[in-house]
Amino acid sequence: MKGVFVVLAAISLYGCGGGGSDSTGPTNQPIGNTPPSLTDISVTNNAFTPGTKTVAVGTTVRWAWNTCSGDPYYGQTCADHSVTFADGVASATQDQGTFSRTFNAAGTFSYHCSVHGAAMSGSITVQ
Ligand SMILES: [Cu+2]
Repeated sequence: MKGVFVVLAAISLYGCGGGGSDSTGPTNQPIGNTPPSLTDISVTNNAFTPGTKTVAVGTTVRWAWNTCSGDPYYGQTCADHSVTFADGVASATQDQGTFSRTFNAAGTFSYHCSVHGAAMSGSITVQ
């Protein structure tokens, strides 16, 4: 009688473990989802880094906000910025996150931050 109980307990434990690992699954996106032409520009407080960039036609450029700074007394503060192009394409005015634009035509695309104006500007040359 005792031997049968041990066997049943072992089977039920195995069943639980197997179901748990099946339901978790992989959480990372497949590598193939990342465009090979992705380029990053850092949006920092009052500057785009790098400020100018030359890319090939068809390239998606991604801006990533890095505008938060920590302070031992006041905690983390993040400043608002935007990527606003002269041709009207613009990101939201935001203090974190990313913005992407795909350039499908050659030319020079200048942009600035709507909060800080010409003092915070950059351009993308597409060729
Ligand atoms: Cu700004």
